[in-house]
Amino acid sequence: MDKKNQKKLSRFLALVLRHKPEAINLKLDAKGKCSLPELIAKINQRGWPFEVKREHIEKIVADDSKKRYALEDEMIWAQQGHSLTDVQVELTKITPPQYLYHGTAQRFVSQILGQGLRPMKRQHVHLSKDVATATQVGSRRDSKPTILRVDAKKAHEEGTEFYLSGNDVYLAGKVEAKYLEMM
Ligand code: HQG
Repeated sequence: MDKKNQKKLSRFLALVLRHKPEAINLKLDAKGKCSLPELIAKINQRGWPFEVKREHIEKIVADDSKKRYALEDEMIWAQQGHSLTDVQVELTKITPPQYLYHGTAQRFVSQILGQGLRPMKRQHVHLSKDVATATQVGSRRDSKPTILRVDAKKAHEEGTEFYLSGNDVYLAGKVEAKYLEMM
């Protein structure tokens, strides 16, 4: 599997494990997990440009720069980023650091400062622990992303719940505008 094929298959894993398992007739359990052999069989049944084998998936899990996928006891799952509403991956409820950061496109900023950060199509708002990570996230949508600083400590003290995913992404249900500041 060359790098290009690896990226393509990794994208497809994100699709079926976070958004659309029905694309290959797969069912995820309540925690968003499915059996690795079943996943492989169903990808191959659908048809893929090459025969997908266990070692391909294992390599994607191991190499992923953001540790998007976890594999344990023959079960595989995406650690965060879901749009599916009927699965809840295991998250740790945390007391957040004083500040967290959110990188976004400039064109979204006025709406965000008006109504707060919303999960949009995903289950959670995604937050970063530092400006560099937030800049990377925001760069997906804008070459000069805007970074919002979230007063996470204050939001938490006033009732907002924060979680950490298995791959260390900070998550919240919604972040009200009063805790946001443009940097
Ligand atoms: C914006 C990637 C208007 C929000 C990254 C973002 C991350 C609003 C977009 C993960 C809004 C949603 C998530 C409001 C939020 N009005 N726009 N009220 N509230 N937005 O992709 O945070 O590669 O769902 O700023 O690394 O960009 O998938 O969220 O621009 O961790 O593993 O609505 O996706 O990880 O976009 O990125 P997304 P995100 P993966």
